[in-house]
Amino acid sequence: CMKDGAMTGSIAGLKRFTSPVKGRGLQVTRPFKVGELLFSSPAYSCVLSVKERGSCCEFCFSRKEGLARCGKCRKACYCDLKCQKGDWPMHKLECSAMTAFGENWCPSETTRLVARILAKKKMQKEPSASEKMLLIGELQSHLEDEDNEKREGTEADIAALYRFYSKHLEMPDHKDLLTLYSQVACNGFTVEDDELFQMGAAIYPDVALINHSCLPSVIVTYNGTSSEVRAVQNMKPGDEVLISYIDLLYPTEDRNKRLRESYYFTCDCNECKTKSKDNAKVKVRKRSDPFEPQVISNMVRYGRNSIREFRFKCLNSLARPSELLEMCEQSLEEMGAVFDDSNVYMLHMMYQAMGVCIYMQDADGAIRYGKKLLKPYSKLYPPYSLNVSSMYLKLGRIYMNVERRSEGVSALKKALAIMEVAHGKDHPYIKEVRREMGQK
Ligand SMILES: *[C@@H]1O[C@H](CO)[C@@H](O)[C@H](O)[C@H]1NC(C)=O
Ligand SMILES: *[C@@H]1O[C@H](CO)[C@@H](O)[C@H](O)[C@H]1NC(C)=O
Ligand SMILES: CC(=O)N[C@H]1CO[C@H](CO)[C@@H](O)[C@@H]1O
Ligand SMILES: [Zn+2]
Ligand SMILES: [Zn+2]
Ligand SMILES: [Zn+2]
Repeated sequence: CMKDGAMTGSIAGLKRFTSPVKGRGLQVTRPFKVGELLFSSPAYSCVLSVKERGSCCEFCFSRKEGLARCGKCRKACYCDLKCQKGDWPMHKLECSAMTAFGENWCPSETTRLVARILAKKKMQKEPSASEKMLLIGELQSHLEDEDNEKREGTEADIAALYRFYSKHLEMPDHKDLLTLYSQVACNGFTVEDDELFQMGAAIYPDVALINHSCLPSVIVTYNGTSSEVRAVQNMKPGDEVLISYIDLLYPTEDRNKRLRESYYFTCDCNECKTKSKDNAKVKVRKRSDPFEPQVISNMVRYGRNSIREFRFKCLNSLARPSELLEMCEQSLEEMGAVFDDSNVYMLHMMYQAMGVCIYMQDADGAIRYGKKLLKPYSKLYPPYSLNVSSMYLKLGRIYMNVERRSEGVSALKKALAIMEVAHGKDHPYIKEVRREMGQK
């Protein structure tokens, strides 16, 4: 029976709480060991990214060859008839519209997800307990905190929702739509594969209850369209369940800027209080005559600007891959005069450069950057970080591709050690990596 505070697919050992200080949250009522599954949660609603079309099934997100195309739009792809049928109530929102609008069909991923949430709400005459609580009621929204720029973005999204989806949806009034977009912005999850490649977006109401820490006690991974939450620290009864909402590579000030911009709060976890890794994260070259603080802070500003500029050019396709690579190399050279190779602003640009090399199928370039990243990544990220495992995985796979087997196997083993905790020993990704290593 579902009691107050019970959750979807409720499992023993977890409890919701509400406190005036910490807001809502989730805590454990029994011990959990590193690698243990706290719970798994099916998506309330999810959508496959447009760029994954053709490589993954739109319904179950399986990545495989030989998917069958939807006969009407020739765009959506499925494992089989069962997946196609399962997806139709959602795919029909887009199937004919994609054909009708052709090249001009361009809703954002958020808008695609919002359309599905609205359709799902309409379909469910008798919502289950957990779904009743969802939307517009229980998921947090921060409508009041949004600035003009964000609001303009949402208004553009809402215009697109009307343009591409109004045939199939009854639109709620404007205020409710704004609230729904705000809820999706702070409670939506990006579904990622084993290399942290984005596959889609989803809503997991139970996982959305979990608060943030820069020293998380759990990690979320995905199996198909379901999410799974596993302990990455030993937990004792009463401990709060905490995930990270953000990339943990960066120093305290940068992390909290990001948290305030996207989630409207400042973190007060132990790492934010002690800033114990900040010095290592902004490590400066050793010199007999140390750098002036001004020189360092100027270079930090330069590093942040380079990150922003690179992101902007990528998002808007403003540069060719070779130009992006050149941008990375230039900023690495500039920063390298002051920063150590393990400084996070250096690491960020090396990571981007590696991505461009992979895109250009330059294995040597990717290996050169990847090798430099691994050691500092392992040191600066918390233990059992998916950023670290995905880096080992990428590098291991490149080695295997260029027949450098022993280096490949060794990198893949390191990836597995983290994934066995984060993904669980039975996860399909683990079997796949073992197969690649040649041990069934
Ligand atoms: C860490 O992982 C996230 C995805 O979870 C990704 O967006 C980010 O770029 C990664 N950061 C680095 C520096 O590898
Ligand atoms: C992944 O999902 C499949 C099918 O939904 C399920 O049978 C399997 O137990 C799940 N694996 C893990 C490790 O949770
Ligand atoms: C989702 C959630 O409950 N977020 C809360 C996390 O904790 C901070 C304070 O530490 C709150 O401000 C958030 O609302
Ligand atoms: Zn499928
Ligand atoms: Zn179709
Ligand atoms: Zn913190």
